[in-house]
This record gives sequence, structure tokens and C-alpha cells, in this order.
Amino acid sequence: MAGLEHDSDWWKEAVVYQVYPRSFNDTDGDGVGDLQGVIEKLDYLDELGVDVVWLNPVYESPNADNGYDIADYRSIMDEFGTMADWEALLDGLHERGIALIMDLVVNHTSDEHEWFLQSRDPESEYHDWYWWREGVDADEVDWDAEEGPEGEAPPNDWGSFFGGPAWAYDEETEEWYLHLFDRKQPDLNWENTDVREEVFDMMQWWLEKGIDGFRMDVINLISKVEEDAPDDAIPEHYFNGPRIHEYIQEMNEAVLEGEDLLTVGEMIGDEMAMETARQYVGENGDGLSMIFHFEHMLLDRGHNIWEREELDLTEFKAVFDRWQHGLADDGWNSLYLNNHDQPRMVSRFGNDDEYRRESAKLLGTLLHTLQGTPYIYQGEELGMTNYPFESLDDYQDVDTVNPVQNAIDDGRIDSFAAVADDVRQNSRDNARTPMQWSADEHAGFTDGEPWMQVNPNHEHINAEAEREDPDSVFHYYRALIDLRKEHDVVVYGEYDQLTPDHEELWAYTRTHGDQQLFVALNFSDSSTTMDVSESVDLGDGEATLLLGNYGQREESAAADALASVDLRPWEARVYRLEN
Ligand code: TEU
Repeated sequence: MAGLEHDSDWWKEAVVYQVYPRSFNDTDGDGVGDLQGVIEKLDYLDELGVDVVWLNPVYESPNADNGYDIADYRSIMDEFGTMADWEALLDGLHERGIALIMDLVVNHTSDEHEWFLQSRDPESEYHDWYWWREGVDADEVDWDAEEGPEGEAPPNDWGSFFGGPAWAYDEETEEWYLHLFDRKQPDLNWENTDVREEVFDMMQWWLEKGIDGFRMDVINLISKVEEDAPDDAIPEHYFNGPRIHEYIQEMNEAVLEGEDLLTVGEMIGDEMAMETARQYVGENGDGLSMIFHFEHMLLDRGHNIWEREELDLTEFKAVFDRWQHGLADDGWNSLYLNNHDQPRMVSRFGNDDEYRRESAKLLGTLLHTLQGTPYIYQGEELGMTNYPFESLDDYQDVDTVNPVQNAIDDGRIDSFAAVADDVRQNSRDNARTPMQWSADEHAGFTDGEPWMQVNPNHEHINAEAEREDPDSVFHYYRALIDLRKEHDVVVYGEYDQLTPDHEELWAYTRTHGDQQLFVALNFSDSSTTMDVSESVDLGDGEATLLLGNYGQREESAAADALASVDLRPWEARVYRLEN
């Protein structure tokens, strides 16, 4: 199989495209996307101009969480095809100079994984591969048992991210096992050295097949402590736990080091100290290329799936400022506004109605002109929107259905109707509706019955229409990607924000040696004048408009005239300053 040659740090210059195979393209008519479906669209990806594909899990799985519950790390899910299909996909990507990174899901396995099945025997060496614990006397503790023997409560009060307790009782073993996600996703015990070795071997096995890196699922959860620290030194028991850096360094030494891979660790939780971030990705850190933090994803939603908050643009900008500066000289940012776990960015941060096209392009401009590596989630390049979900039956995601159903059952919410609007805006299912290829039936995604509803707006939002229209979001994304290839400053320039306190506008410069960019973004439905004369000296040279989302072509202006610019609703402009 043809491998790709990489320079070190090649991933800094790259643009990543995320494929959620279940919803990408179905070629065998079963209503579920497949690997041949991705192969069929390789020229499309090539035309867009991306450098890397991140493939969500394609391994054998009972699909309790769409492939994030893996039953065998070394085989391909039947619905998606065969290992030969996967190899053909890798070849097809590499022939086009596109790298492939695979999803590494090793905080947990499926409860149908052979390791877990074996572990249910307390005598087996596998027993210690998971978090099996005895229950406690329910009278002694203040948390409830929802299952298990009379009078027994789970070992502690941890809750699952998908609602309910994080412990499940197993009748056969007469013990409880930990599952931070669904009960069909038991957590692996990374304390056990055999677990770590087995995971590292498996990673090595995929690397030998020729892949170019990994996206590491919830990797900051793999180190856990059960005890409470006396002085609250451990605010949580599993976020960035005590041995996390040791484990990742060990993984680095065992498999990653010296391979010029793209590695991106998903790090869930609230605000992360920049020091911790640098420990993961900095020069003297654990060796990861990048992390996905969640800070900008938490500003407009409450803790629960049925809670939403108004987004404050100044707070949103402040999060980006913190990360842009925090990793400017040590480490590297990842840049994303949506993925398979998040609502569609144009519906969330833009205006998916009157200014859908403009705001989709503006958000793209932001992602492609900040410092870091941009990640495009499938359909983002078409300006795909959220889905008009109505009843709870319309949803399929465990992270939507379970928490809402639990909250209805125990009376924390009155009815689904009371929360329907907020759930509609927050649900992960928004991202999972099929890719819109054409105006045809089922958006050209499948000839069968799609596993998930197709958005009715595919009649006007689809890849075929976008490719034909020179002013489309698709062609604008191509131009954004080209910009990155043409100007080093886009990749390496230092970021300076000019409008931190403005509620609707965001202007910044990027500077790299004698190259400078000036970016102006209007995050609102009205025209506004942007005045940055106080905050920046734009010099007295020329300014060239490299890209604008109102169909502007290269235009020149006097740089100092930019100190006061009139911006139309959701207008985005990128200038090069010549001084
Ligand atoms: O996501 C981790 C994660 O934190 C999400 O579950 C997130 O909390 C939620 O989507 C916000 O609403 C990763 C995967 O990306 C996700 O698809 C998996 O379900 C999860 O891990 C478990 O593997």
C-alpha cells in the first residue's frame, strides 16, 4: 500500500475533513453509508482541496453509540464493508495526496468486546481490564441504586455522561462495572499494564497498514481515581486524571514518536488550564499534535441537553483569544465549530435562514484565518443546517434520548414539549442527518430507506447545486483552502484581536515577518461600521482584498481606509496589507 511521505509538522499546514461514514454516502442500498460510498466521493474531496480525512469509527460494533462502542478493533463493521474496502479507501486517498487519520476509542470498549466478556469471570486475568467493583450498603451512602440487589448501591455516586449512574450491575458477576458513557460502553482500566500494551499493539497494527495518525476519543478520561482527595486537589475523578500524562507519554514512546503523525486528542470538560493544554501539545509535552477542547462549545448551552443560553460574542472571542495566545509559541490549535457531536454551526452561530450563505462563509472565514488547523465537518462546506426535529421519536442519539427520557421519568422536566425547542437546537442528531448530495430523493444519499431523516432543505442545499454555482459556500471553502496554501501568514501568523469588547464585530490581524492580514467579520443581521482606528496602525500602504463573502473579487484600497469599514450583514473580508 502506498504510504504518504510527510514533512514534520505537515499537519500545521493541512486542512482536515471529517467523514461520519454512517451518514456520508450509501452504495449498497441498506440506508447506511459505507466505505465504498466514501471511495465514490474521493474526487469530490479532492476538488474541495482538503489534505486529511478523519474517519469516525468503522470498526465492528453493535452500534449502541454509532461505532463508539467497539467490539473488535481490528475488523470493519459489516454495514460499512470489508477490510479490502478500507484498504482501497486508504489507497484512493493516498493516490490523491490525502492523508487518513483513524478514530481511536480506547477509554472504553463495547460490552460485546471479547475482553469484556472474559472479564465477567472474576478468576480471569481480564477481570482487572475493566472497573469491576463490589456494591456498597445503600443505608451508608446518599446515592440511589436504580438496579442491583436490595439494599445495595453502586460503588460511588459518579454519573454517566449519557444520563443515569455510571455503574451497571452485572447479575452473572454480582459486581458493578464503570461506564462513563452508555452501559454498553464499559471503561477500560488503564492502570493495568496489559491493557496499555494491547492498545499500543493495536495502534501499531493500524500504523503498519499505512495510516497517518489518530483522533483520540475522550483521551483525557483514561486516568481515574476513586478516592476523594482530602483537600479537593482532584476536583473531578477522571478529567485529566493523575496518570494521564504518563499514559500519553508512554503511548508516544511506544508507538507515535518519530512517525510524523497527526494526533489530535479529544479533551472533554470545562475550561482547561493553558498549562495543562501545553503539557499535552507543547514542545516539551506529551507529544500530541493538537487537542480538541470544548470551551467555545459550552458557552451557549447548559449542563443538560434541554438547556440553552444566549451566546455572548465577547465571551466567544475571549475563549479564542485565550487559546490563540496560549498556544502561539508552544503547541498548536485545532479549529472547529461543529462535528458529529454538535449542532450545525450555521444554525448555531450564524443565521441559517435569511443569511445562511453569508454566515456559513463568515464562520468558514473565521476557522480558516485563525492560527491552527481547521477541521471541516461533512456538509459544512455546503452550509448544511440543523434538522426540524419535532417529537422525541424523531431522535436516535443515546445522548439525546436517554437523558431526556430519564428526566421525564423522574420528573425533572414536565414533558418533552416543554423542552423540545432547546433539545432541537442542542442535539447531536443535527449533525448526523445524511449528507446532501443532490435534490433527488433522499438527497442522493441512498437508494434505500435512510437510517436517519434527510433534511427537506436538500432540495436547495446540496453538493450538486453548490458545485454549479460559483458564489456557493462550496467554492468559497475552496478559496479559503487555497488561501492557506498561498500565504504562509495564514498558517503561521501571530494573532491580534482588535475588537475584544464589541458585541457584534470581530476584527483581527495576523502577522508573519513582513506579511500581514487584516480580517473583519460582522456577526450580525445588520450593517455596521467597524472602527478600528484606535486599536491598530494599518500603515499607509495598499490593502488588497483577498477574499470577501459578498462575491467581491481582488480589490485594492488604501490601508488606512480600513480603519473604518462598512460591513453588510454577516460580511467577512480578508485583506493583505502591504507596508
Ligand atoms: O464524545 C465525547 C463527548 O463528550 C460527547 O459525548 C459530548 O459530551 C456530547 O456529544 C455533547 O453533547 C466522544 C465521541 O465524539 C462521541 O461521539 C461518543 O459518543 C463519546 O465520545 C463516547 O465515545
